[in-house]
Amino acid sequence: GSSNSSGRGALVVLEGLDRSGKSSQCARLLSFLQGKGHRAEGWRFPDRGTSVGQMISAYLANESQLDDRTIHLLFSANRWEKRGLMESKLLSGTTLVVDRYSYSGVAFSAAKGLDIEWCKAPEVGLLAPDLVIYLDVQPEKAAERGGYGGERYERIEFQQKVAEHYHSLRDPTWKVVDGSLPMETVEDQLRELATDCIQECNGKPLTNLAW
Ligand code: 2DT
Ligand code: MG
Repeated sequence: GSSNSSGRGALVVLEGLDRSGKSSQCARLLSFLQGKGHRAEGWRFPDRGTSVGQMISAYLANESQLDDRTIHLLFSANRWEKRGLMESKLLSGTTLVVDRYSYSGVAFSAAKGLDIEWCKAPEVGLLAPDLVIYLDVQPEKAAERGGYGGERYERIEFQQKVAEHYHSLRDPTWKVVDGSLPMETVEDQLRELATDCIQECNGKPLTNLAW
């Protein structure tokens, strides 16, 4: 295959609103990379499989109530508890395709009115992505796509606020892909971005999020 036995894997993050196509595109990208012989795994946050993740899942399903700062810190803790495993996978040459990361953490909590700097603070020191792809879809368009699943946050007015915060978080290194294009077009763009990123990562050290 085309994996580098000596190189590290890439940390590739997809961000976007609910119903922006992230999960489908992550799956497509993952099978493409694996088909090309890369060692790659699909991850997602929140990771609902841990005990912290179960608390988050109950909150999202409206089965529990938590104060805004408390749930924010749980989302962050859910990334911290996975940091060590992510690092060892990346260092051993596995590329991680991750559906949501710290940017979701900040954009969703800031959309509730929490101070953005306060929201960023617990993310500092997590692994910095090598590539952030933002799937850009208008909140109105996302809402039209078969509706929302009924979890907390899946309301158009809230998603509009999240979109504004994502916008202010964007930096020039983000790759913004028009998520309203046909699925195959989006898929092609993601393939190219990820392939380039994996090549460029070879020899570059892993770094931490600093904002
Ligand atoms: P999914 O629909 O992708 O399972 O996400 N969220 C996510 C936050 O508020 N903070 C975070 O740190 C993360 C990772 C986004 C469930 C919802 O959780 C939100 C949507
Ligand atoms: Mg969702």
